[in-house]
Amino acid sequence: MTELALAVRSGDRRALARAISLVESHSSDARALLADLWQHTAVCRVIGLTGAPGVGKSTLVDRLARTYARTGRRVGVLAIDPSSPFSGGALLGDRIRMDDPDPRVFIRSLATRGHLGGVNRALGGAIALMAAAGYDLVLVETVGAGQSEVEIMSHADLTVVVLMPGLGDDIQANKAGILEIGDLFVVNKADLPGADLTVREIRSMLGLVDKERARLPITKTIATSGEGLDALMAAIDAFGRSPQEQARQHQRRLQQADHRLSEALAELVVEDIRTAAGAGHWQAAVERIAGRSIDPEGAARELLRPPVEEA
Ligand SMILES: Nc1nc2c(ncn2[C@@H]2O[C@H](COP(=O)(O)OP(=O)(O)OP(=O)(O)O)[C@@H](O)[C@H]2O)c(=O)[nH]1
Ligand SMILES: [Mg+2]
Repeated sequence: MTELALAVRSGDRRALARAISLVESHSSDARALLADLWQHTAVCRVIGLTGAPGVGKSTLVDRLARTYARTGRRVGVLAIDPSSPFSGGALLGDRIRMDDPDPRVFIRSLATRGHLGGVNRALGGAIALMAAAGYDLVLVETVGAGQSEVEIMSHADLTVVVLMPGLGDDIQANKAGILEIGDLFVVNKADLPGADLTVREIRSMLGLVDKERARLPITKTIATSGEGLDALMAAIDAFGRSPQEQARQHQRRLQQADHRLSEALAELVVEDIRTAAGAGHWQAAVERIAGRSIDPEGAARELLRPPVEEA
């Protein structure tokens, strides 16, 4: 193992921060690091929290992290794109780091800008690093605004969908996105009017998806005061306890591994073909596609199987 890998394993926070930066910047050192550490990343539960902007995800994650830490667990927190315009660009990480440097909590935000599909890979890497560093629980906050909530499913053991009262129409609009990915639902801001109505709405909409989903837990919380947190944590703990659930969890981990294998392979193939083609051929293909003289798939096929030169 490299020195950095050993330092991460030993729980050195600065090493972990540095390693996550490597992963985030897609540095080639990150690959070797993750390869070294992969075998040490199994014993970690990953919980994704997703939901519309401003529903209180960060407040909830903050409380969950502190509460779990008090029970002796080491908790990693990853916030993706925490600088949404709704929170005025305040970083969850900054907020916690300022007033509570709990040694059992490690918070980090991942930028979503740049790199297409890069967030997902950086997220997988960051989770693996936290697991290797001995964090037994990783909480991931993503804004449920399209792609990211689906991405979280390829990493989380459990996805918590956070909603708030009065979001009925939004749920309708996002039905496919939100109702089908949640393992557990939270109506936060239960101090506002309409929380019970929202719970009933979610319940009936889940019923429309299928009978089994209609039985998923829906809890109410007030993240700002901590009310309802016990019930939420009990629901999280209960999730995956039954033999059927464990079989399903295993299935999910296999699906995730399948997904990541495809992802890794796609990336390697692109790199190999790009190198084999050489910069000139690659650029020529790019220009022909842009000039509409060949379609992207046709050009890709040519690069995979260069036309045999006539003698
Ligand atoms: N009344 C009430 N306000 C809450 C509750 N939970 C959070 N808030 C407030 O809601 C606002 C948004 O909370 P955040 O935790 O930043 O919400 P978020 O979902 O992380 O927001 P984004 O990251 O911007 O999507 C803040 O002003 C919180 O103080 C709650 O249970 N009740
Ligand atoms: Mg937030």
